[in-house]
Amino acid sequence: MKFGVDGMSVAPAGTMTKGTGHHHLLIDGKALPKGTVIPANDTSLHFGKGQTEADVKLPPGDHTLTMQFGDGAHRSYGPEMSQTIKVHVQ
Ligand SMILES: [Cu+2]
Repeated sequence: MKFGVDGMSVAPAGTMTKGTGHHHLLIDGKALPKGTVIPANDTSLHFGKGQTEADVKLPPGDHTLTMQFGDGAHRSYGPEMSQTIKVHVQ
């Protein structure tokens, strides 16, 4: 996967500069309300080094992939800073 952001810029976790944050991938999840701390687990991945691409392995079947942008303290910027696609893994 390769991912990007419009209207904000990517910075490593811990950076609290306004208008910056990092990407999170929510596998088969939903965008999180603004201010919610984004969990860290097998289906909620943080790209806290500022990564803009990742290799992701998924089990066969239908999945949704939601990119959720969050601030330096891993708080969601809300659904307006997320996007979801559907994929089918064979
Ligand atoms: Cu994070």
